[in-house]
Amino acid sequence: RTVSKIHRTGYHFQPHRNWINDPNGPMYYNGVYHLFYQYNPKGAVWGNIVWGHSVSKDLINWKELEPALYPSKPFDKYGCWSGSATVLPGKGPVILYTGVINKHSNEVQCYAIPENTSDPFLRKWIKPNAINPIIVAEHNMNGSVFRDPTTAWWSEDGHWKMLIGGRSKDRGMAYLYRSKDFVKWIRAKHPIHSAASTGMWECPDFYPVSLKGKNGLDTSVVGNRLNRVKHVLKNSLDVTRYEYYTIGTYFMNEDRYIPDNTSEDGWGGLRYDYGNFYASKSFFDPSKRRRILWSWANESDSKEDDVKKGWAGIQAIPRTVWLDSHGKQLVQWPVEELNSLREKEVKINNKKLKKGNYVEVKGITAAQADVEVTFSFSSLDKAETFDSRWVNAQDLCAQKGSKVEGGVGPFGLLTLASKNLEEFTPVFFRIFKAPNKHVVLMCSDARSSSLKRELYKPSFAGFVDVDLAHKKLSLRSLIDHSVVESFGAGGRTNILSRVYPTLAIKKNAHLFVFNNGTEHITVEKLKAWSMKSARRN
Ligand code: DQQ
Repeated sequence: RTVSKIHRTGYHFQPHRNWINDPNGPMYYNGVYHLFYQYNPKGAVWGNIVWGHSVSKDLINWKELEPALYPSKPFDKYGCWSGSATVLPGKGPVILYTGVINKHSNEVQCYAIPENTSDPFLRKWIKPNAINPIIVAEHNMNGSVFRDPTTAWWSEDGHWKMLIGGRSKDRGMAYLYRSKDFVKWIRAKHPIHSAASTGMWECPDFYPVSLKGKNGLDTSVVGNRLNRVKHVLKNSLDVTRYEYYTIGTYFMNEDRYIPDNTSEDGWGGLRYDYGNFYASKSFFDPSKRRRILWSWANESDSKEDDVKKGWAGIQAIPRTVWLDSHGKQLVQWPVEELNSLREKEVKINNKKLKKGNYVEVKGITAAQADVEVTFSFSSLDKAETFDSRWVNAQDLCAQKGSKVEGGVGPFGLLTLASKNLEEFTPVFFRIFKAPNKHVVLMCSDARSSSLKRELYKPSFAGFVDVDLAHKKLSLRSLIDHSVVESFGAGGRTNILSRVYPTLAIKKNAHLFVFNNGTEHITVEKLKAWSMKSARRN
């Protein structure tokens, strides 16, 4: 069967066909980046889950290989679900993943190693019978919500440690396991962390971040005795299908992690992305000393559409992630390798936008583009008053869309716009005045993205914690046919939207900058590029 191409991505990762979801076991080994992912080899809907496998030298151009893990044993007969890779020093990589053993989705943890570590692509993986499954849920645990082992870290106390997601009644938790030999694992008395009323914690991720600079740290760096390091714990909440993370301290000897009091657990917590971004997983790239974050972006069309298209699910552009200098949130930015796809640069400098102005950015393939822009304004006096009841950014964006006149803002980009603006996905800011501070709202509003009705078109939004002293705000959007992935204020607030225009496709897509606020906005500097397609073969 053929695959529908209209909304397929040019440079966001996706396999040739069929369904994908979570990124699994990302790693760098012997000069090669590996990406595995939850994959249905038989169709464009979730099911028959195996580990698809692709390899790359630059995180952008990929070679798709045969699945690395597929149901072949009693302990993974009903699916090879999510998991992680750990590179054991001197020994090579080990994958820990979740095997589903029956129809009731009872889950156990399994162990796989490359058949031949000198195969540069590590195509074949074996699951030793003698040791598998390596972990099963104990009697007092719920074995149907027990999955997604993390990358393990080496502790000075002589153990490997790793986390497994779970829940007890409504309480979300990350169980901690330890092992001396990576084969026999023992559960710590209490989870490393848990939070009431958050439901199942899928795909936990736990890693150190450096207090200074953008460099990433190997997962085994603990170091908080020297106070050089904080830790990040991320959970994907099954109930609402979004993720949050906290920043805190890992007390290795107590097997405990405690979030800082600036990091809230649960519904109101910090998010990597305020859009379509789930089951993310990071890894440390020793070749460039950075931590890289992968994430699944689900479709926002219907199952029937997916079956017709013959494919569903993409990966967000891999992002470098580091701790902000204030230590209160993470910052993310697309990996630098992405820039190698840029061509045909166009620029706009010092262009004033009065209220109601729309200026087209011409000369690039607007359906497959990268755009970076810095806006400035001379005063914040006209900023609208912020109402303290506006706690939910997404609701606020729904109320104050891109066409609702404001004081400072709304201003930003209209991406994937049709010529006469029947369709457009605006990505924009709006600045409010609150007692003693300003509140910055960033929106990526899919409501006007398509004339087609039967789509999920949310007005995704997040608040941006940014210093406005310089009276500037920057925005970068990666536009790729059915995805608009945006980074606000240098990657402090990010939003990925999936959209399916009917008119604003291919050569008929346009890009604009706009301002619908009474305060003049200046496009200080804008650069936009056509993006070449990534190689996928
Ligand atoms: N997807 C996997 C699970 C995981 C969920 C199954 C998250 O292991 O908890 O495909 O999207």
